[in-house]
Amino acid sequence: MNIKEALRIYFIMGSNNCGSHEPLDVLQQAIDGGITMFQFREKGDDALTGEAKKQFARDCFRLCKQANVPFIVNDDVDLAIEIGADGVHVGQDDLDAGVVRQKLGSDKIIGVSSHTLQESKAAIEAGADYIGMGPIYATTTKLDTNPVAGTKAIQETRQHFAQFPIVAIGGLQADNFAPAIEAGADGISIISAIASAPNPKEATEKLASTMKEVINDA
Ligand code: 3NM
Repeated sequence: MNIKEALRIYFIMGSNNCGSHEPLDVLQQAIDGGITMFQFREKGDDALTGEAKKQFARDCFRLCKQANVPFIVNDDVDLAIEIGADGVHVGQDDLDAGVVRQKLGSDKIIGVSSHTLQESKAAIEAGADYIGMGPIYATTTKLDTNPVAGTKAIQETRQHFAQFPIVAIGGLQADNFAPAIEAGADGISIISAIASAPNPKEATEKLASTMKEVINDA
């Protein structure tokens, strides 16, 4: 798998990100619209736990598998191992990427959230396959984010690591993500611009077609 290509339109979702929409329907629409990777992120208020979380993860994984969309689990390494997910994404307050690598083995994908060049270096040394950098813009989806970072940290990381896969996150939409790609990101991570869209499939198609234009121009 080419990680940079998988990061292009990286959809992240949990059951509490979908408003009145049925979460599995939102995911299927996102897949049909052209997402290139999916992160299962069951966190925050009213998140599912225990068996319900596990079942929901398996259902999401099934939809992704049918479409060959890589399936990444946020934070929960044990769940990822149990269901055979393609990888794990960890934040700065979660398990260290090196520990996750030991648990998962060499053939799985590990992503790490980073906010500074320093954190990027540490994640890369610890064996991450990609880093997620943000928040580019303000977001109301995650309440405990770092301060809005803009694109500077991406630019700095890109200058030091010319080829390392980077995905941007935070407040990204079809009409505002271009600066993140121009700064050096390979793709965009999106929650609300897909999960809260009136029509998630059309919203994804718009992100994917805009991405093609932005990458050609970059
Ligand atoms: N992590 P939306 S921002 C999960 O900055 C997450 O590390 C962030 O949601 C970070 O696309 C964020 O709706 C939420 O803004 C992204």
